[in-house]
Amino acid sequence: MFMQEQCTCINIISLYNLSVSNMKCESAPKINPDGEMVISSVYASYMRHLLGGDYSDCIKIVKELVASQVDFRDIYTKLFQRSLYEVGELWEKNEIPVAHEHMVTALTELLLTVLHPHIFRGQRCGKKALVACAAEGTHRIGAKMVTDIFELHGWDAVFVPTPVSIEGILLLLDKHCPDMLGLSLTHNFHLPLLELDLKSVRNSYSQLPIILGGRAFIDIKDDDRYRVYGAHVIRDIDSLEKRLSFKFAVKKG
Ligand code: B12
Repeated sequence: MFMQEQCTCINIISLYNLSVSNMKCESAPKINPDGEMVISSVYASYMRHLLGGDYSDCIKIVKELVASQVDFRDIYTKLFQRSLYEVGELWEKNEIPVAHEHMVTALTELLLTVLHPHIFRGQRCGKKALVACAAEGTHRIGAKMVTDIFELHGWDAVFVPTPVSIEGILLLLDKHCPDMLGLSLTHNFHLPLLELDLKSVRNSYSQLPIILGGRAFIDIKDDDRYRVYGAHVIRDIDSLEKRLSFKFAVKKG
């Protein structure tokens, strides 16, 4: 019985190694230079299906974009992010109820997983990142996108689901010992809480590189305020890719 279990285990490990080595051999994905245009041509239809809660139609559009070799980063920002921002405005103007916004968010989170096979495919660079929402925030999609960008560049990235306390983040830092911590913040009225979180992290980890991003920083001019904590504000995925010198960078365009 033990031998059989051991054998199955070894088989699974060899299968895993085989699939990992296959992934390593894969060449960089081709990217459609007209991706942005392709997305804008389907955006209205995607938005209609998204608001209608039609998962299968949304997934069809996303799969067609992938088949047209549209860069997944463009799908993330110009389709998912843009539509969520628009849904936020509809909710703010009372044109849709909050339940509708919840449905769209859940649908988008499902759609993100469609792109995973195109992200978790490259060589690993031996580095690890941990990405979480600061101030017990609940807006996690931006943080998830950032996690995926790390993965794309060969980092092992741990995404911390929301909401999580700073004590929870510290426990995960102890467990995973990452090379970088990414903190996402949506509400600018949570900026004082972010500073408390940063102080807590610095009490235990004086050298850990920290990056900050999210909607809360859109209108913030004094990034230096966060340098005191050794934290750097990075406003979007493009800047993240430019700023960090990834060892196995996948070039865009
Ligand atoms: C979905 C959503 C929710 C969901 C979130 C669920 C989930 N699973 O994420 C729920 C229902 C929980 C929610 C709750 C609330 N929400 Co809300 N929500 C949104 C909505 C519609 C979309 C958010 C989103 O996913 N955006 C898409 C992502 C991809 O964009 P992003 O976060 O900006 O991330 C990008 C960049 O900022 C950057 N980035 C993000 N994080 C990081 C981190 C690092 C390290 C780096 C480098 C980069 C980076 O990269 C990302 C990719 O490009 C927004 C609308 C909007 N404009 O964003 C409102 C919005 C953010 N919410 C809002 C509000 C008011 C609330 C509530 C206070 C409502 C309430 N009264 O309860 C609560 C607050 C809860 C809390 N304590 O946090 C307001 C905020 C207004 C303001 N001035 O702050 C918005 C703008 C809606 C609006 N138009 O009024 N919300």
